[in-house]
Amino acid sequence: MWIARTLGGMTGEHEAGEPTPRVLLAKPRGYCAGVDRAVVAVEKALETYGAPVYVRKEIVHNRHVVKTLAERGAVFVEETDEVPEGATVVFSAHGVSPAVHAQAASRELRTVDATCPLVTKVHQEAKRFARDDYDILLIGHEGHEEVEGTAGEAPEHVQLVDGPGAVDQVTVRDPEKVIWLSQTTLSVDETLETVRALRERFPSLADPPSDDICYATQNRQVAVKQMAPECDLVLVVGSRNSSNSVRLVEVALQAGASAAYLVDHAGEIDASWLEGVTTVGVTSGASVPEILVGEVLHWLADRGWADVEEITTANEKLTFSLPRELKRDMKPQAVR
Ligand code: 0CJ
Ligand code: F3S
Repeated sequence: MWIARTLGGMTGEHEAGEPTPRVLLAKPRGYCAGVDRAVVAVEKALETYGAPVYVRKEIVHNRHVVKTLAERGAVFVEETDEVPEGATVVFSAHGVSPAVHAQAASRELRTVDATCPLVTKVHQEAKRFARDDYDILLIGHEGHEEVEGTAGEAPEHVQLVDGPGAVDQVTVRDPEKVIWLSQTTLSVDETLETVRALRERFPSLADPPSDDICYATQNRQVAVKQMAPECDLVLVVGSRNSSNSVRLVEVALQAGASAAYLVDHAGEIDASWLEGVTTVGVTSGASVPEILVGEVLHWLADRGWADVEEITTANEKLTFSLPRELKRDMKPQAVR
């Protein structure tokens, strides 16, 4: 479905017959339900317990979000041993291993767990298949917090498979008892390729009970895929360490965009990228506040790309309620 919308701003001067500069704006884009919940959890923790509230790792992988929350009194740390005893720590949307919960408990920290419920679902799957003594092949990116948390549920059963190129190195105890699970923010197409390669080696490989790549990751990839073939340039708003945002650049290029770049904010756009360009696609990762997209649209409008058409491939309505432990402590009128 196409929804036409025009932003204010200068229009470019173009000779009659020349193609008109335009922007295709992907929808869905930006915040998913899990990111919204995690960011609001930090805000409500600050309101409820007072600053400082500690946050283990970046609450979500977005520089603007982290900076804004830091200005309001959130203190971002790498590990719980940096949190003073008895203080409050929020666990990020990407999830933590049981070992991290145990460390926090041993330091008597008050914890607010902002792990996305869709990551928790993958943790439950890892626990269940480890209990049934499966070898679990976890497809994901090495070093990413989410896979560290998920693998930590059953380290003796989980092996990380970082893309199709890593399949050859996999060894299992019993090829009849193997399952794959995945990080929630991967490229759908690349993951299917990895699974195909794994299944060639292990024909009895079992599938996860439901999709591990989450609805938000999938929806943002579908939207960018739809607009990419028409785009001379795609701008993806997102931070460098945001897996789902980086995937959107890759998906745009694979789907036919002539060029695609990841920018944290409008200030990172290079005006030379617009040379010879008629259609610019714009989207953003699941951890990106809409204000940053608005600034990119205004930057483009000021340079003649004022016509914006929104391409809608799904309407998202999912919301998650706040972590239970936080709701318990919040003032009644502030609970959502
Ligand atoms: O892993 C998650 C729960 C996704 C959180 C939202 O995105 P972001 O950018 O913080 O994280 P990814 O690097 O996983 O995409
Ligand atoms: Fe959750 Fe997916 Fe967002 S796992 S945090 S809904 S990107």
